Amino acid sequence: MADKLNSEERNGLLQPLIQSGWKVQSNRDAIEKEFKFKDFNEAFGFMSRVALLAEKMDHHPEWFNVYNKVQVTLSSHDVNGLSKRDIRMATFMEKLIN
Ligand code: HBI
Repeated sequence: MADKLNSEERNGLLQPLIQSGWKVQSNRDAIEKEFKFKDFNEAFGFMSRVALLAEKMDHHPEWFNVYNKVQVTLSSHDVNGLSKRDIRMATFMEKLIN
């Protein structure tokens, strides 16, 4: 599958995200992170900005929000695993919180 991350890319591209708290799921080729914000307003603002990127990229997160927490899972359904689109979206999310 053209777009799926190869092992070399995984070692290079995933490392910074793992340093930032992203976890590679054990049972699926996906990454996940729980973001915690001051309140719902902050959490939803984060989700709104990611949503705009998701539409622009035509690449959407799997996420769950309760009050100030947003649990995010990223994977590329069309290649049934991680792609650079997931790296790009996760990197964007990290920039939003820093
Ligand atoms: N989002 N994460 C993810 N993975 C996809 O493959 C994907 C998507 N959003 C939209 C999308 N694919 C469309 O291109 C297809 O559903 C047609």
